[in-house]
Amino acid sequence: MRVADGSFGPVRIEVRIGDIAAQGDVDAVVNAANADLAPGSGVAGAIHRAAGPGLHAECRPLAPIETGQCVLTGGHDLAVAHVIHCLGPVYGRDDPADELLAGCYRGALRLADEQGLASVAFPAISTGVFGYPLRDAAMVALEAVRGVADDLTHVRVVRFVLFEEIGLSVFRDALRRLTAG
Ligand code: AR6
Repeated sequence: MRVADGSFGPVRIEVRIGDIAAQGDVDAVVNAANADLAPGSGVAGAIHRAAGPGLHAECRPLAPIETGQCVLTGGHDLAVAHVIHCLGPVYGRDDPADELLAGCYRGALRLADEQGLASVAFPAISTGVFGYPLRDAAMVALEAVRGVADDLTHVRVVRFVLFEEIGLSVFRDALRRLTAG
């Protein structure tokens, strides 16, 4: 199965395989950013490539950001109106990693909610270059969303976009565990 859905209170949770930079039917995508908000590899590279140079130009005066922090920009040439840039923890360096990672998800959702956005798509922040183990990161991400879901007044869809089958199955299993019973 390539999709999995669930809900936390009023918020529908979608788990999908795909490219975060190719999402079109959400109000915002989240960038797994670096502190300089510059194009990089992985998610940041894909988002900046698809958004065009205007995104980096908008980012420059907002940088640097701190671990766990999120900032909002326009989507530029992306098919979505907004990008929320989050700096996840480097696993083994930034502690407590779980709190810092959870802070990214909570912060991004609060920012989106303040802007009146209804749907947000996340990649698996910190699980690439930053080395966060995928299984642990999936539980932290989903528990963070569950923790704020009831406080959100505008956000009604949270999508996790995983690049590979392994990510899809890990997030799908974590979602099942958290929504069971
Ligand atoms: N769409 C969805 N997921 C993706 C995509 C994509 N296009 N590309 C990669 N992933 P990473 P981080 C997955 O490294 O660990 C950058 O260079 C990937 O398989 O993008 O937070 C920045 O500039 C992995 O599971 O983000 C920072 O310096 C997950 O997305 C640093 O890396 C996150 O991988 C951030 O590292």
